[in-house]
Amino acid sequence: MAIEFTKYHGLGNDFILIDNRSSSRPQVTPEQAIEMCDRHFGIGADGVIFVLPGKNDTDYTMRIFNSDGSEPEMCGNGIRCFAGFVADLEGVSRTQDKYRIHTLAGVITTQLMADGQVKVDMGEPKLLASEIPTTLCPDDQKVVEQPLEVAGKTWDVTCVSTGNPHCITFVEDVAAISLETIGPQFEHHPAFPQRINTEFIQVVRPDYVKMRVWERGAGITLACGTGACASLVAGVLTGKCDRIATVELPGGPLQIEWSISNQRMYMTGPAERVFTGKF
Ligand code: ZDP
Repeated sequence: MAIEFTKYHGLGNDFILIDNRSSSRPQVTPEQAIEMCDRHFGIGADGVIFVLPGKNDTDYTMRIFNSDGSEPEMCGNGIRCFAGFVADLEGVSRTQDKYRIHTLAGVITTQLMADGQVKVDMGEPKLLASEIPTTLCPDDQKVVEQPLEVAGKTWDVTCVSTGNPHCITFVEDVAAISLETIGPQFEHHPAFPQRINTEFIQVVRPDYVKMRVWERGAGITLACGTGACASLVAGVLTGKCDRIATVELPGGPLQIEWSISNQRMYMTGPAERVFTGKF
């Protein structure tokens, strides 16, 4: 049976969106998701996202499969695309509509802005080693600038969970990092039992940083919303960043805030529809 889909991207982090509102079971298996995401033999995407009926008093449920078929808890760029897709499905204009979305990382709220951007309340970051999870520090401690041996080098890493796990390293020049060689070694390092998303950050100014990412289950991507939030939190924890900053990704900029009043993270960025089709 043909599967109808719509292709979206958030700063080049691209997703296949599926209207799954009539059932709580995704209509695509992880194996099919791998085929659909293939850039040569399939549609091509970093992941497949399902719009499912809401749970526990939320409007909708989001689930996502990475391009390797694994299922992450959350997806920042993906949830902006999710909100844009829902607005299209509901036929509402993209202004001021708010959705409460159930995810494996808790309830996330999205707001459609008048200029077409989507603002997301990403909730509070989790910082304890047991919450990442990582064995780099004792369970009840934060992991801030801890040495980690990868590819014959010692990196100072800071770990943050935004629902999904992130490991952040500050470097002089993000362009000089050979992501495709060291990315997989971070991802599969024994210190990270759930594997890890890895961000390299170059602080240009406290309110402007450049980021490159190796994503768990997806490899090099042009942008990562949860990673941008995690990186700003790491920048604040290490005294390198302001609470509000622009994170420049290969696919473009995201505006990130880690609120001092309620400790929640807010992300604002685009979500673009590209095409629809049947698989
Ligand atoms: O945690 C993971 O396994 C990630 N690959 C999930 C996807 C994160 C994403 N790039 C984002 O924007 O947060 C979609």
